[in-house]
Amino acid sequence: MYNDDTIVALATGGSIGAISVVRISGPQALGYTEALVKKSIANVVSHRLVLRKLYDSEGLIDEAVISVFLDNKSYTGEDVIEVSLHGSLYISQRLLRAYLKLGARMAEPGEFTRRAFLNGKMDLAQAEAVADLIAAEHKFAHEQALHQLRGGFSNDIKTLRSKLLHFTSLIELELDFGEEDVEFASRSDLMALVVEIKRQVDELKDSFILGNALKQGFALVLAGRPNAGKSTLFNALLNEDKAIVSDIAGTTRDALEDRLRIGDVSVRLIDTAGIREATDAIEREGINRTFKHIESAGASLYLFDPANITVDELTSDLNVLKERGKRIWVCANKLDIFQGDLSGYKTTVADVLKEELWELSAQDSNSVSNLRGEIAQRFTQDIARLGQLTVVTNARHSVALETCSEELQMIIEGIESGLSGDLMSFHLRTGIRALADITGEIDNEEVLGEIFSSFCIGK
Ligand SMILES: Nc1nc2c(ncn2[C@@H]2O[C@H](COP(=O)(O)OP(=O)(O)O)[C@@H](O)[C@H]2O)c(=O)[nH]1
Ligand SMILES: [Mg+2]
Repeated sequence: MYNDDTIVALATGGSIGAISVVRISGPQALGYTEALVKKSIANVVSHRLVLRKLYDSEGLIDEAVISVFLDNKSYTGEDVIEVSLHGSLYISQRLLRAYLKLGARMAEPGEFTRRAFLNGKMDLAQAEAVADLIAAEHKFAHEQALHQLRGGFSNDIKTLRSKLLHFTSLIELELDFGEEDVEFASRSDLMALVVEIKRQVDELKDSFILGNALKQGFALVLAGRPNAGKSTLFNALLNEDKAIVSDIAGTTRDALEDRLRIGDVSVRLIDTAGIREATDAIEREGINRTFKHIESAGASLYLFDPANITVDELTSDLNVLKERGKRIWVCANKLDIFQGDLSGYKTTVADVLKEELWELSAQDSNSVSNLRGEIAQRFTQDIARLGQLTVVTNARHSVALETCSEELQMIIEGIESGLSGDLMSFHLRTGIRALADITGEIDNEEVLGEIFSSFCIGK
């Protein structure tokens, strides 16, 4: 155990609910609680509940359900007591004060989980997943946090690390026998091994861009020429009048953003300034921002009014968008009043983007609700596809993977240029340390262990 002090905090949020839970962890958790209930609960078996009255110097605080976790079988790996009180903030504050008077200390943010990590209850990536799980607001964030908390991500990292350790053992073995000039592994075998490991590291590293985007919610940009109906659709999707709708072109000059929840999917919906030749500097800045949003968004929905744009103009707009944005969906708007033929537009969308043309009247709630369904379906497919993979959603992990990838690149170049074994081993160790940083464990003994475990004594 790393701590000899006992920490206490309100484990439920600071608003009033039916119950609130005060959690206390450390060597005195049980002793302090017994002092408050005025009798022994030491005969209580771990993982049982008891109903007790708690008293401070002023008198009865509350009658509460007390959960007891002893003998390292707790969240933190220390003795933990959780007191479920009636949900009054006054009551929980009074209990906290009573614990503090007895000698407990207020826990710092995340301190229970930090103790869990220090006591070996979970690794660093798992500890981080706890925070993600608590913050999860939608299905994807929830699934990824659960996967990471259960150790799925840590296992991937450990597998990669053990492959690198094996690789290191091959290189360092040669180092030891350097004078005899032995090559234990052929250079091309080493190369194949490190290239494959780097591919896996890169795959994880690259998943961060999407993973992070999904964790924050999918960004969907509404794009199009002025007066296409973007602000009308923005408001209709959100069911509120947030953006100014006007038939004066160029009204929306800065991007507006709001969160839209469709079923399991969380979307960051962004209304932008229309794309056209700007008439003044402010509008030009608005249009620049539109393009920045399109570049960073998960998808863009391009809206057009077929009464006001030719097929050629649409083709040219889509080609520009295709260069800047990742996924472009296209929607013909104002179909409540448009009487013409859409087939030319459909062909263009199919030719340029290999997508179908969606049809919409942003002023009609049925039409908007169909579109909402289409959007949800596309994003749900993304989640399902990503659900099969490990996705990095944490910036710290992504930086560590980046470092590892750079070191592996040095090794690949090193093998080609005949870099000395010493330097190869240096890059390997740096790469391994980066991976170990993710799960929060590193021990140079490990490298040695790997060497000797695959080596038989006497040779
Ligand atoms: N008839 C019809 N008018 C629409 C529709 N959507 C938007 N409008 C009108 O088109 C004009 C421009 O709309 P707005 O949302 O401000 O376009 P934005 O410049 O793309 O944001 C407004 O007068 C809207 O009322 C629609 O589906 N049908
Ligand atoms: Mg607008």
